[in-house]
Amino acid sequence: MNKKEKFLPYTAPKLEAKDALAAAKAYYQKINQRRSVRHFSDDPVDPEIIENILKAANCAPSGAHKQPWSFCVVSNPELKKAIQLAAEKEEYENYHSRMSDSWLKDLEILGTDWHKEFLSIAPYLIIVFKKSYDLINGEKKKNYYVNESVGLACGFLINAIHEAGLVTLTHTPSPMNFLHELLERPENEKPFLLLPVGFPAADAEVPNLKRKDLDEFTYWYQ
Ligand code: IYR
Repeated sequence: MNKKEKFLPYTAPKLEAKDALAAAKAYYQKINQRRSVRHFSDDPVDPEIIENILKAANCAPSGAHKQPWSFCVVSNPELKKAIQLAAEKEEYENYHSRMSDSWLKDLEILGTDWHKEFLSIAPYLIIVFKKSYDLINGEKKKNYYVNESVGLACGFLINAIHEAGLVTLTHTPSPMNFLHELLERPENEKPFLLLPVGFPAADAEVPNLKRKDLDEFTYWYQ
């Protein structure tokens, strides 16, 4: 049997400086088009696209390479509807009593409320779970930097969704435990993020937001 090599040469191609700059600019221009979209079309999406965006998410770095995540992909209409109803039940409470007045005021620019129709309209819901430990033959094996790792995987996922010409939304119904129950997940998994994925509705609109300028969020020490 071949002994597994512990280290391999790093083989990513090196770009010329001008090509690297062009690539960085082109990438920024592309990702600057990304928006959180709340109005979805019910047009179907090729499941192979979903498989590939999930493989991209799985390329994120993670603590001790534990990859402490699970991604549940829901296209079953009854299950999507059940998720919508359970999420709306929690959000109704959030908007009517749990969220502070200043929080509600901060959300006005987004125009959100407790209705979450997009959860049954979008062809896919991806529900990301974090695993604070792995269960291997009934034994608990601890994972590290779980929130950071799963957050990074979600970032990669959102990026891949955008690259594929699809849209998504980082939805965090709170509390999210109903997802653990509806999807019958094991005890070591906790819901982290819910992302509806699909094409935007023909009449989709997004809030008129501006991103911070570079000098508002970067500090250079030279
Ligand atoms: N989870 C609620 C409220 C909400 C909270 C934040 I912070 C947002 O950026 C957007 C919405 C909802 O999904 O409506």
